[in-house]
Amino acid sequence: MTHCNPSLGLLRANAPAVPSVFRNTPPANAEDESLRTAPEDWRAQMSEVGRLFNNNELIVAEVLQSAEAMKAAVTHLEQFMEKADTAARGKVILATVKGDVHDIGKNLVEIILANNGYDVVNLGIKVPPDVLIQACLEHRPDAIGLSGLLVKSTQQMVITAADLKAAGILAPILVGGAALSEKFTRTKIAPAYGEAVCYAKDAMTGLSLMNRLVDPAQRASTLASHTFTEAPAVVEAPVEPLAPVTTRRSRKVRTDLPIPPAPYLDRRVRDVPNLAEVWSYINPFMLYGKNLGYKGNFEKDLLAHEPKALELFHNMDAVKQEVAGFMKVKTLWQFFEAEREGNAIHLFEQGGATPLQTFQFGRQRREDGLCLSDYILDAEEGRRDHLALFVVTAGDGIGERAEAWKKAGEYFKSIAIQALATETAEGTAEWLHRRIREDWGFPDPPTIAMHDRFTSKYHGKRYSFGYPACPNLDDQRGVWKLLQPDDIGVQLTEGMMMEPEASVSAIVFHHPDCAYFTADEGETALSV
Ligand code: B1M
Repeated sequence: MTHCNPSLGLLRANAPAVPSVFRNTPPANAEDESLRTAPEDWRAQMSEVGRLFNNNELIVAEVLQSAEAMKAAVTHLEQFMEKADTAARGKVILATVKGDVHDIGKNLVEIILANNGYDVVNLGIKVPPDVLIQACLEHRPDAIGLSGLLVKSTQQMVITAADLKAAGILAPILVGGAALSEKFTRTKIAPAYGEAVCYAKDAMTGLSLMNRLVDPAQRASTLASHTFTEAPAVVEAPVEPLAPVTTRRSRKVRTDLPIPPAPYLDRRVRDVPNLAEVWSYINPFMLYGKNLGYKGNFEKDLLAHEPKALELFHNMDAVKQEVAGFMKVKTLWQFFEAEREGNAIHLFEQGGATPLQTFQFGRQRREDGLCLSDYILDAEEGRRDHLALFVVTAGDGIGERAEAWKKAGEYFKSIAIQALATETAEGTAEWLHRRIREDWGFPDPPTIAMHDRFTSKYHGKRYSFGYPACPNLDDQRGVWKLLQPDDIGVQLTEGMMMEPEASVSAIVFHHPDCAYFTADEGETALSV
């Protein structure tokens, strides 16, 4: 990756006098007059990057590239600066909470904060409260940033906040994560801490909160507006009473279908050497949009040769070429005989009488509500139906490589490789599901487009534990018991997450009436 980037171009267009610290190459004359005001200049320029981002004029990838250019310039210039000039604006400890392996969001926050003048102590993933407390006592941070991917992790944030309070820590906490909300932060995490807890929906919000917290003129009001010692009284909107708990199969799901025979019942373990094939199963909206912040329709813009889309595509392509030398995609799957009993599914080895594993599922509490067990057909002439379980990963060695690139100031590459790995895991899940359909005897028609796969327009569906139809993540234990994914290097954490981060597990049904739905809680008890 070169340090030549479009965001600098943008900055030049908007700011005619580009300070020397923001040049791509070090100044020829190190005694350059503008060095005297260098820290103010680079902070002003990074603030400008933040302003442009908040105005939707820059995307995440460009912010990272701007940070790369700044880091390169500052590293060169540090030798000519007074120590006071390089002083940090404040210190932040960052950690992904106990049980959670989510790294990419936290690392993005680290890069943004560090390149805006903050001293960041990144404690990594799966950080238990006692380690965090020790680090707080050692580093005396101005703020603590907590990250996490799953709902379980938001609950772990409440526990962590309570432990920090018990240890007498007072520093404001910033929290972020895909399953977190402002409301949960105010009503659950903040009261457990008793001090300020700020919800940061993304890295730039985290930065602007930090800026307010270290600004003497804004600090008191920012702390006050984020301190909630008691959960605010919530006026509950009247809710429609739910239908009674039932284990009755929904009439939306047909039962008069023949059972397709399973192709094999042994466990299959396969490496997927053809990365290009797996990458063709990556949804561009997720890779370029959700992860790298591209705004608009990436595919359409790429076809129209939009410069931003083209540049992002080429930069990611360069990362792919480098990554192709070491990324390993591993898969593991197995078909099991399955029987439905109310809202539960029992899995058996071939002809077995005692279930190897039973999964209890939730049902929608409404007339004809759905439950995953509905998709298992009743045995006919002693022949049981089947389902498949799988685990895939693309995360081996990715964290280490991302860390090395981050340390070297190659920020775009560092985040891009993590995004590529997580989306490769998701793409591999899509790829393996296609293969399972083929093996099962219902291959996709040749006319199918990749977009049809992204919107699951095929025979049957796959569901992942933690998603709305089967939210109970503890069921991951059952997958581990049956498949032993440790054999492909995937471990289950105490938070029921898979390590490495870029991993996906799923349960595959063949039933043509499969739909995605949200199961209601509280009806998992087996009552038939
Ligand atoms: Co999955 N996943 N996923 N997933 N995934 C969610 C989180 C989920 C909400 C989807 C859903 O149900 N609709 C759901 C969780 C629900 C729950 O908890 N019950 C879910 C699930 C269940 C799972 C699995 C368990 C499914 C399975 O395989 N059984 C599995 C778990 C993976 C594991 O165990 N290793 C899984 C896997 C995956 C992929 C690997 C395919 C992929 C990558 C995950 C990843 O990012 N590590 C993925 C994705 C992409 C998602 C969604 C779609 C997007 C997550 C995301 O945006 N990541 C998500 C649903 C959604 O949000 N729409 C979903 C990008 C990242 C840059 O953003 O981490 O939010 P984020 O960080 C932001 C901010 O939060 C903020 O700044 C960051 C940068 O801007 N921030 C801070 C974060 N920390 C901060 C700290 C601060 C400040 C700001 O302090 C200063």
